[in-house]
Amino acid sequence: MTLARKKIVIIYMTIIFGVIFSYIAVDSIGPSVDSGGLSFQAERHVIEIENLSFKDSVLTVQEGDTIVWVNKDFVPHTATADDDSWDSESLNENKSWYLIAEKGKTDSYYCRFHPNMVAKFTVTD
Ligand SMILES: [Cu+2]
Repeated sequence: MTLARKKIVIIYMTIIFGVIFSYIAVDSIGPSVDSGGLSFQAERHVIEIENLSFKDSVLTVQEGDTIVWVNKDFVPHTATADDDSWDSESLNENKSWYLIAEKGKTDSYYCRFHPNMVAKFTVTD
């Protein structure tokens, strides 16, 4: 095998392993919720932060679901409850943070660095 060919094989292996591991990492986020003896996998909702805005700025989730924010911008952002009761703190590019949806939790939020970035989710039974 030539050196150039070896390099190509190594690059492909790196990409394949990277893809596999990123799926494992994301899949392990969702918690299992016990509801009256019926155990089910709660849903996971990913909100991308891109171009200085929250995608899915109006989202409906069920109690126990996981909401994940991922920053796709170069600049840092936060997802911060309007009343500051929860806060992702500064998320750099490609960093993520999550919370478990609960009724009664503040559902309107903004970015502390860009207060014009606002969004909301609604928690149903
Ligand atoms: Cu921001």
